[in-house]
Amino acid sequence: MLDSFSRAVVTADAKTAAIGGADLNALKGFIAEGNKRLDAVNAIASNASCAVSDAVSGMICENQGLIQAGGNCYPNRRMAACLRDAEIVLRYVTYALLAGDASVLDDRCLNGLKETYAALGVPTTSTIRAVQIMKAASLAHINDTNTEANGGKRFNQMGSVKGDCSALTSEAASYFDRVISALS
Ligand SMILES: CCC1=C(C)/C(=C/C2=NC(=C\c3[nH]c(/C=C4\NC(=O)[C@H](C)[C@H]4CC)c(C)c3CCC(=O)O)/C(CCC(=O)O)=C2C)NC1=O
Repeated sequence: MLDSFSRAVVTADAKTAAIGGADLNALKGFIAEGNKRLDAVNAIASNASCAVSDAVSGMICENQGLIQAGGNCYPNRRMAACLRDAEIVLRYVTYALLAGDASVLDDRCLNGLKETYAALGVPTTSTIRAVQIMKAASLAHINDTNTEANGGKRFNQMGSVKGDCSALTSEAASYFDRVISALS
């Protein structure tokens, strides 16, 4: 498992090179933007249970066969496994965002997941739909652009200082997209 710092070391070492100006500049940016990153991680983590339950219920709402006999969220044992999996995925996305590196997500969560799902008959198109909903909710929470109309009773805004979160938003988006492509 690597983070932005260990990644720079491993990359330099592979070239037998000293840590250079460009690497150091990138790390400087990582530090300078560090509080934003922590806010973004917090925005996802502290809304995780809402995002997970909303994503899984949305997925089921769109495909109700999932909770009928033969569906992969039936019976409750599978429903529970599904909710747990969505929570696992979201948790690893927050770890990757904190580290600024996807390796923790790849190695500990995604490696072999597609094969596991194939063996168990877990439908990947439905999983991908749930990941897409968690992605939309998480990016909205990072940017505080979630609305009361969509959030309903559980509407929660982080109220963090407004600034330019575009880089962090696309980085976070890339981790969700990584989950989607690992299952595709
Ligand atoms: C740390 C990383 C990690 C991951 C990622 C993980 C995933 C994971 N999900 C599993 C099962 C499962 N995953 C699901 C998930 C779903 N079913 C659906 O219809 C939906 C599309 C979807 C939820 C979004 C279900 C229902 C099972 C149980 C399948 C079964 O036993 O028949 C299993 C098989 C063992 C078990 O049931 O616990 C694993 C290993 N386990 C881990 O330790």
